[in-house]
Amino acid sequence: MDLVGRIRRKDAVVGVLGLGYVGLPLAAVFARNGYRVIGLDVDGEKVAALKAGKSYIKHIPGSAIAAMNAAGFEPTTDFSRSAACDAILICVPTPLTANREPDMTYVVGSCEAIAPYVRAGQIVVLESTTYPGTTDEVMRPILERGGLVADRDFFLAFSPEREDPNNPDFETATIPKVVGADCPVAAEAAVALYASVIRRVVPVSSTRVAEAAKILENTFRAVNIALVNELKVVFTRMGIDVWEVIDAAATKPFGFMRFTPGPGLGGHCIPIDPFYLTWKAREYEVFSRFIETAGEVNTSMPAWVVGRTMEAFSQRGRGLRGSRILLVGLAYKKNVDDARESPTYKLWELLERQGVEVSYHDPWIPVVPKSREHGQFAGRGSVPIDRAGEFDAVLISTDHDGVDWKRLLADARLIIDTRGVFRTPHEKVVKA
Ligand code: SAJ
Repeated sequence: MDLVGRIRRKDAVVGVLGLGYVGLPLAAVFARNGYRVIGLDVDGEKVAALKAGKSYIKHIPGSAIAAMNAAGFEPTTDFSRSAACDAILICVPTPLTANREPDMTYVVGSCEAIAPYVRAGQIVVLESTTYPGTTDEVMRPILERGGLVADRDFFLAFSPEREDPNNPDFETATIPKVVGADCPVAAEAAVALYASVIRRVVPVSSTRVAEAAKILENTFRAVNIALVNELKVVFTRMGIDVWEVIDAAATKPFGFMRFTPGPGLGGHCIPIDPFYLTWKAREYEVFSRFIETAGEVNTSMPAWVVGRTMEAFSQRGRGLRGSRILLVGLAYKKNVDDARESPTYKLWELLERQGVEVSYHDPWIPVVPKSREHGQFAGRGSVPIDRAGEFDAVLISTDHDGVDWKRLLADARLIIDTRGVFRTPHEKVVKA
């Protein structure tokens, strides 16, 4: 059962379950550091691509996959291979259901897939963002089904992922890693494992503290984004430019952190994670009204932007119905090709409901990808930005670098700017 020894000697076999934008870089960093790595994923296409030395993640080159393979990386859809792993790191999605409740399908499914193969001396670590109590209350019972006892025969830990694709300043090995476990052996093994590949490991006293820390990190962002979105609404009515206000406040060298308003809240983390906590809090009969209210503010932003667009049209003697609008920026934030939960989809739906003919331009997303929630737009192509003059208005939803904003200002008839791209007042520009 010399798990810690095997880890320290790097004899341990590391399993990564879920080879997406979190799991693949994690597998790479263990492979690069001399561990044998087995990659487990339900998606045969991903496994085939990896076996062929191909990457399906923009910021990970094929050469990195080839290097992993040369180091003995074994991508597979055969979950019985988890029996060969000393450590299994679970990196699967934790989305919301249609009723905005935690959707544990992937976490439960992953645990059920490896439960038949759990053996003495293994450690299973969950990395997916989730509510405090998941590791202990959801994972533990499933993994104990074979009769082994957690934190006696095999071990459990929680270590939140902090992957931030395309972040120019940080990568997996240099982002501090919080690690929580509920018994000393599990803690020692988990800390030793991550410390062997990540520069700084931050041990905490339990899995619940580690789960809660990650929720705080992302809820912190959601509520501060809601704050500046609410201030945008207030200051717009007062005729004050909120972006100028934020620039001024941001000169305070301490006690302030810049957030900027937008058309809503997108991505697979920030709009979702706070609701994992508020859902769990209700079980304890405590109500996190502040977090819920922030969610309402962020969720209301696309409708507010469409309202401002209506005002801009009516001030120019026009109605929305029958007009043509070009949405600029489908990605949920600048300089990424990810449209998950993008508020641009909400703007698209709301404008079409007003009878607007909507097109989009996004230099990072040439064709609208398939998605569960917004399948109706899949396959639409990005319109070249030099056709902006053909539209009654351009609505800037995501301010990618590299868009020729000066040219756009010259070409467009009207610009609805939700990102503060144009800071000096201009008769063509309406801030929203
Ligand atoms: N947003 C604003 N105003 C802001 C910041 C963001 O409207 O001031 C919007 C973005 O446009 C986007 C959404 O909020 O629609 C989320 O943006 P984000 O900057 O939080 O980016 P994410 O969702 O990619 O968050 C991830 C998180 N990383 C992990 O969960 C591991 C987050 O903790 C990071 O801080 C963030 O990346 C980052 O800094 O890029």
